[in-house]
Amino acid sequence: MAEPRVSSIDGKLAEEFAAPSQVDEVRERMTAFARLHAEAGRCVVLITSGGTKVPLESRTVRFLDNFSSGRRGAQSAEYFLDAGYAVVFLHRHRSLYPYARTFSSINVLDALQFSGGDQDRVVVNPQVLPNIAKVLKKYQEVTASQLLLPVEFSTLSDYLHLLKASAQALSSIGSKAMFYLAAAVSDFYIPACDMPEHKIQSSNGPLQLSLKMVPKILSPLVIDWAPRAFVISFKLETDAAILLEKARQALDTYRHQVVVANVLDSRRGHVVVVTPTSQHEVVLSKEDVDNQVEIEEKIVTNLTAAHKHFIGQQVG
Ligand code: 9Z3
Repeated sequence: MAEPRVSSIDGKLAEEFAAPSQVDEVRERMTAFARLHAEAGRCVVLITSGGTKVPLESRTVRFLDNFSSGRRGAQSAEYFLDAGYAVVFLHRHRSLYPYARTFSSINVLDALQFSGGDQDRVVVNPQVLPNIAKVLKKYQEVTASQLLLPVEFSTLSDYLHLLKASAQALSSIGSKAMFYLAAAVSDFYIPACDMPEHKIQSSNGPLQLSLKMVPKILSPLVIDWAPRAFVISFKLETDAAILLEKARQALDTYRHQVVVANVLDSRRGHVVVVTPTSQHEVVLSKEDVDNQVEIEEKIVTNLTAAHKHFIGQQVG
């Protein structure tokens, strides 16, 4: 199917996807953040993370969701910060968050205890949270130096408008901007004008849904909104046999710099970094697993090197 033209995507966004109320204010904050860090000589990465929600009713009781825990995005954010980047973290509300993700499976009440017999003093149980001091130190350093700007989305509409706003904000720093699009984004939606206001009634019988195709946001991002940026998209499949073909198709269609291709079941231990001229497997060895190395560390090392090379090519 022919790709919709960029201008028609702008119109569609305005007409069919309700913009979140804070979008202008968030755009201003992201613009100031990008300028501040670029002036200090830093690159800025916009990470998208988590799955989008597609409501079936405007007063939403039911919705379709795209699967993503947010682990890839949250872990990558930490490695980009270690690499000296400033990070805009555009994530699904309540998905995994940098640093806090280390403790995501722990019930906070299991991690606390009274100090001695004193029921007015609560302290951390070091057996439940052995690394808490180390992680807290890192988190506080990052927060104090304002290197991490969190922005939340829930619905597909929020995501599309906030991604556009972030692209406009980061375009002012040219090739120093990186887009790392790890969020799991719905391909289907119900336009605001076709959506029932109230809860769909089961007394009306079986539900038939007709969903429209979501406009491909990568086209205007690459061509129009942030044309000098370094752009990485993720390709997710469940059938390994079609993964690389789909990744190359995406590069051919959108003409951006990198696709990170992964299969749902093996995504923690194996990805392929695909560019128009290369294909590089990133794998965790048994030794890596034993040493608790995370694949995001290797992905980020690969991509920050490629970004550096890209910036070098743009100068002069
Ligand atoms: C990914 O492929 C991410 O690696 C995962 C990470 C969502 C699999 P987790 O959050 O998982 O760590 O649990 N993201 C992109 C998914 C996506 O929707 N890609 C679209 C596609 O493949 C293009 S935007 O067609």
